[in-house]
Parts: sequence; structure tokens; C-alpha cells
Amino acid sequence: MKPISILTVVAALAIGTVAFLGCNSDSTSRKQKSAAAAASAAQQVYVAPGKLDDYYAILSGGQSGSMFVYGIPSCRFIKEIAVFEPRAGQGYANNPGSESYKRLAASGPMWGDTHHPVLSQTDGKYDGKWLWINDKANDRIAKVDLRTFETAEIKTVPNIQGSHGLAAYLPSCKYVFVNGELETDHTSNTGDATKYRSVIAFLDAQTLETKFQVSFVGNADIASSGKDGRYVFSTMYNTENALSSEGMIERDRDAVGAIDVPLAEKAVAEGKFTKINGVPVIESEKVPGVLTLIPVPKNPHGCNVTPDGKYVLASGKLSPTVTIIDAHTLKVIAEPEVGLGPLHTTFDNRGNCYTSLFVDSQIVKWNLEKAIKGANDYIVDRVDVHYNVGHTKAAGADTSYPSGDWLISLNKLSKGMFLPVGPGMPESQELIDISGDKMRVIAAFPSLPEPHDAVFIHRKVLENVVVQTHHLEPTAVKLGEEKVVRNGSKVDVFMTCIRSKFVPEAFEVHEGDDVTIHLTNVETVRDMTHGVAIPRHGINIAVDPGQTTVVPFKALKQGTYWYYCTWFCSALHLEMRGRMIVKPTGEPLNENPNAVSKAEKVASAAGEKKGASYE
Ligand code: RUQ
Ligand code: CUA
Ligand code: CA
Repeated sequence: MKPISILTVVAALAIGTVAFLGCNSDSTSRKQKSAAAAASAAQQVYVAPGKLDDYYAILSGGQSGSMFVYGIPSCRFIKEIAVFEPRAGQGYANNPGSESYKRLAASGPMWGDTHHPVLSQTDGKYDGKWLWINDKANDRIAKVDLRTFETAEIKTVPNIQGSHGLAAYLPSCKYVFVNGELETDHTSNTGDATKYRSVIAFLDAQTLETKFQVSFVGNADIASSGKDGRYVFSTMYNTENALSSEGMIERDRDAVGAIDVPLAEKAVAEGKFTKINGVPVIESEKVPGVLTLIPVPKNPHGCNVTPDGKYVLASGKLSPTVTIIDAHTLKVIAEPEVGLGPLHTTFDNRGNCYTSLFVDSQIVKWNLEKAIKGANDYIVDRVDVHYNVGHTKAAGADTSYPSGDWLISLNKLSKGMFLPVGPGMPESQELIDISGDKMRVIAAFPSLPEPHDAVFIHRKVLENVVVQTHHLEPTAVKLGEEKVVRNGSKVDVFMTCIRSKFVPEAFEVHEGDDVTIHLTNVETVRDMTHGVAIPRHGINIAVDPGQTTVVPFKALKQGTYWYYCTWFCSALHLEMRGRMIVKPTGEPLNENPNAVSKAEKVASAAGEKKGASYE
């Protein structure tokens, strides 16, 4: 037997040592830890099929002109709420002449730029009633009914350009108010820059009529309401009233504007306003105290009132600070540094703030009381996000009772986060668990462009709110009462649909007739949507259970046009169709065109072959 050389032993030991070290090395344990972390993160977002998420997260759709509903924590996409842009899939504003089309078209363009979703509150909590959203590009505000998650109202705001920051006036939610970010000469529209002003508009939260406005020199960006019915706040980055981007960063300090709402109401009652385009406009210079400017570092962006209503925070954007302002005395009380590019701040239920850092691509968690006291350990944690976060929002952070469990980071760029689909990439959101001391990024999910802001509402709040079927309107067509009513060239077709039949299944009109279909979906179960497409006529309707849709159009040239159901609803979905028979002007119309028996059809066909006419 060959003696084992001492060298071999040493080598073996060395290898063994290396191998031994290898399985206990930092990198291995780090890998194991990260695998364990991934597994636990996966568990946190896993919501089994058939199980419901805890939260609805409602994201504004930016250039999509809509809002997106996601389930949290699963990050599953649930619905797009169509608002400022037609959506054929929802039968929303896609048929000229329909109610939703008329309302949208009457308010402006058929697209929008939605930024800030706002939920209604009662007693400092979400009440599950209304959801408001702004269209920054076309100066419109819309209201969504949370019973149906459908747009219920859209109004244009006069005297404003760039209707940006939107918030509800708390605690009553009597008004929603919207900030005019872009300055104009709204009195005489001369283009004379020396006359430029901006307005903050107060709208009746229900009708969306503009009740009054406060005008001032400068601009207003993001909005937030105090909680006691006195002040509302807005960040103002162009107190310079400049016309160029260089000019807008000239001053070292800009402002947070505080509007004293009761004082503004009093000024309106006392006639201290000028009526412009039908709206009482209070010039801030003429009513002392109505608008207080609180100096903050230059060009602030986010404006957020703490859940207890004590402070308003202005995020520095160009300054690495957040300015903490006493929401009652309007005094600046601290200006902690948080990182580069602070844009928006949100809250948990343990006294912590979470600020998005656009330049640092981070969410920074910091303690409010410690920052106010000047303690040097006020920064609690930082987490990287991917990439360049704009807004961030924690569950319930706009209410008096944040829940402190989830936070969403609305990132502006997704870079390599998802499968590449060309030069443009989807928007990216990240879900962050904020329930512990350390934040944990749990999941990332893409969306259409481009969510700016989000609100979360707990499933329990909406449990008994969201309806199963639409409330039948007085104009609904009832089963058995379907009919065709003619008045000269005007034809109203009162139609019902239910699995798997339209009634009537055929009707006749003349070329050029003004036809209006009143279609009621008489289903009584949730989710049984039917649709009607009419070939060549540009009509596509979707009607949810209980809903009535009215669609006017002009009948084209003579022929048979099969209207058919566009939503797969039953085994007889394909058979769910009917005929609009268009006849030349003057030809007699059959009031019951489907009452033709098979024998008659055969006889007719045979007659035609022999060249005989069929009476
Ligand atoms: S604004 S980040 Cu409307 Cu903050 Cu977009
Ligand atoms: Cu009704 Cu398909
Ligand atoms: Ca400025």
C-alpha cells in the first residue's frame, strides 16, 4: 500500500476546508436567505383562485384617461373604470348618441389625463360612496359611483388650466377642490402674461358644479385637506409666476398655500368676488387671510396632511427635505432631510412617514415625532424601488385611520422589470409590506400608462355597497312590453335581452330612418352581460344586468343586418341574434317580420326560382 504523502493530506484538508467553508460561506447563506425571503414574499401575495383580496387598489390611469382596479395583495388586475375615454368593452361612450357618449363629448375631448383618485369619507374613514378623479389636460373632474364602479358625472371647471391636484374638503366632503397648475389670464384671455393668475376651484362634491374659486398670482400643484374644516393646502412651485423653467426655479423658496375655506365662503356670501364665466372668483389680495403663503424650499411637489390632521408635509422635490408645517398655526416647525428628489409622503398607523425619492429611486421611512424633535435617528429604513418612483400611497393613508400594512410604489420607469415589448415598456408598481420595522418589497406588477397616484379601500367597506345588478331605471323596457314605435322617420325599438334571446328578434325600418334602440338587459343575476353589435352601423353596446342603454343611429341602405350578442353568455350565445331589415323608402313595412313559417320560406324560394312573385 502506497503511503499517503503528507502533501496529499494537506491538500485534502485544504480542499475539505475550502469545501467546508464553501457551504457555510456568506454567499450561500445569503442565497438561502433570499430564497426563503422570496418564498415568504410569494406566500404573502398568493391569494388562491376563488379567494378575494383584502383591498381594492384604485390607480389613476394617466394618459389612459381611466382608472385601474387591482386586488391587493395579489396584484391581480380586476377592472378598468372608463372615465374620459370610450371603452367599447364596457359599452362606454363608444356609440355616438348614447348617454355616456353625450356626457363625455359635451364635457370636452374623448380622452383625458387622470392623476389623483380621491375616495369619499365619513368620520375620517372611507365610506364606500364616491370616487373622484381629475383630467389635468382638459380641466374636468369626474365622479364614479362605487356601487357600480362606473362614471356617474363629468363636469368641466371654468377659469382653470391644468386642473391638477385634487382632494376632498374634510371632514364633510362637501366640496372637492382642484388646483389650477397652469397660469392664464382667465378674465380677458388676452395672452398678456402680466395678467396671469391661477385658481383653486371648489366644486360641489355631488353635482361637480364649481361653487367658487380663489384666484392668485402663481400656481398650485398638489392638494390636500386639513381634517377640521378650516384650511386646505396646496404646494406652489411657481410663486415666481415665471414663463420659463429657469424662471420657475429662480426663488430659493416657494410656498404651500393654505386656503381658509370658511373665510372664503363668507367672502362669497358677502359678495366679495368677481363673477367670471358664471363662477364667483375671490381675488386673494382683496380678502386678507383667505390665502396664506407658507414659505418652503423651492419647487415643492407633494402635499400631504398627517392622519391626525396636525401637520401638512410638503415634499421638497428639488430640495432633499420634507417641510413639516403645523396645520393650525401654519408655522414651519421642522425640515428634515430625507434623500434626493422627495415627491410624495404617505403614512402608517405608528407615526411613520414614507416618502418617495424620485432621484434616489427609494422609499424612505422616517419617524415624524423624532424628526420634529430633531433626534438624529429619525430615518428608520430605506428600500430601493425599480425605478424612479413618483407617487407612493399606503393603505388608508388619506383617512384618519391608516392601516399600516401595505404600501404601493408607483414607479415611473420599469426598464428591465418585465418582458421587453419594444422601446416603450409598461409602467411598474411595487407592493411593499410596511407592517414590520423593515420595509419589504414583495411584488412588482405592470400596468398600462401611467398611474400617478392610488387609493386603497378595504373589501369590507364595499361588501354591501357594490350592487349585483343595476337598479332598473324608469325607462327600462320590461319583459313582454317590447315594441317598435314609429313616428314618421323616427323609429324607437324597445328591446329586451336575456339568455339567449333578443326581443324583438327582427324589426323593419326604412333607409335613412332615425332608429333608436332602447335595450334593457333583464337578467337578474350578476355578471350576465349581453352586448349588441350591428354590422356596418358602427354600433356596439354592452349592457350589464338590469342596465338600459339607449343607442340612436341612422339606418343605412336596404338589406338585412344581423344584430348579434357580443358577450359569450350561454351555450346559445351564437344563436342570440336578430335582424334589422332595411327597406327602400316608401315600401310597406312588416310589423312582425319573423312570423314567416318554414313552409312559407320554402314556397317563396321555389316561387322565386320559377320567376313568380310571392305575395
Ligand atoms: S403628480 S407624480 Cu399628478 Cu405627483 Cu404625478
Ligand atoms: Cu347574450 Cu351572448
Ligand atoms: Ca419656484
